[in-house]
Amino acid sequence: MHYITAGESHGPQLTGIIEGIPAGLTIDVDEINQALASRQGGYGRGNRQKIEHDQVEIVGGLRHGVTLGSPLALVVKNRDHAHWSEIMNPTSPATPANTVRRVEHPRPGHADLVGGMKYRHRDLRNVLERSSARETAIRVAIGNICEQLLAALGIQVIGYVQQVGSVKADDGISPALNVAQIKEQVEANDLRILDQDKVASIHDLIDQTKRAGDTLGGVIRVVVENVPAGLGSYVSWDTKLDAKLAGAVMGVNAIKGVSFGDGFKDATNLGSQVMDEISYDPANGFSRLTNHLGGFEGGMTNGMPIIINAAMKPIPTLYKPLQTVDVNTKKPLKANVERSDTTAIVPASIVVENVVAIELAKAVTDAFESSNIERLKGEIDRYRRELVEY
Ligand code: EPS
Repeated sequence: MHYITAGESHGPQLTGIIEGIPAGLTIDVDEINQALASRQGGYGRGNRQKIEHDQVEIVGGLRHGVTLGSPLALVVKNRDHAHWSEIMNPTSPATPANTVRRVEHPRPGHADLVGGMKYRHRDLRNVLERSSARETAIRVAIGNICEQLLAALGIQVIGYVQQVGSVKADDGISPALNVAQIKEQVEANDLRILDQDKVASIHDLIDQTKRAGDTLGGVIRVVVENVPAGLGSYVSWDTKLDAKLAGAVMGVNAIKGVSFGDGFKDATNLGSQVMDEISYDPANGFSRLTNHLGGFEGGMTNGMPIIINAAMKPIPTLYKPLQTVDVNTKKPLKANVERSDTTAIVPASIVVENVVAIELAKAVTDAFESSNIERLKGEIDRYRRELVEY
């Protein structure tokens, strides 16, 4: 399975193609649109989201709502393109009139400067437009199709916010809750956090930060349950599934760190506090008494819930502009002020959830014959029974 996306933030549309989704899977388009709406939401978003109303169009690979096994092609239109139709016109030649709003003052922490140097762009808008997190809308559309595939196989994924700036929204690991319970709690507020009592103080923090012209990052957690043991492999470094998941999560804009389970705490804890002791019961087979390692041993799923943590840096576009240098005059000045979010931690939690779903769907379809969903279900059910009998 593989996928690719194309499209600029203020261009006509975002486009995505995914190949490798089995034939015979019924796709609920409303569910994709709900995921897109969740990605647009959250406290601390800027004004762009008042313009956009993301809706997916499926233009290949689907017939009467059922996948054909051929590549799926998806489109999400950028409504804001109406305001940029000359400046971001894909085909009309450049003129003085349609090359206004040049970006020549690179924003620190954004792709602007290095992207310009690498691709020889003098107008850094050519970088900004693609490096913008707008692209994550189409990754969520693709990810939701993968979530629907995983759900058909009994595997559930949820992403939520665990920390905003330095304020922790819950006490860390939440293994007592299953994915459905986490979903219900985090969808009850606009911060996607578990502890409703923290909502007001985090709103205050975001409001204060916005007034100061600054931005906030945070920590995201993804939990996946009912994953069969043995996805990924210890035999070679590039077959380890935790490494692939970490790569996909790092591939989400502004993510600076990824860990599994107790993560960096494992470095200071004693071995006896870190290893998850093994238990057995005849009905369910082997299990673990705890889940400090976040569902991975030897690069393989071990049958416990997968727990992934992702650290997001604050948005690099600040209303309080930072020091930079004009790429033409080479004179120091303050970076361009562009419209921005105060924090994108809520949308990022949806995006991280979805890229995890894509990577897991890839792992499952690589491991089992997956031309048709019913055959794939049968193979996974047989495999699950074999694991219990081991
Ligand atoms: C972004 C800047 C803002 C965000 C955008 C990401 O867009 P604009 O420059 O049009 O105000 O709203 O995110 C989205 C459009 C989105 O759908 O998530 C950036 O510079 O990365």
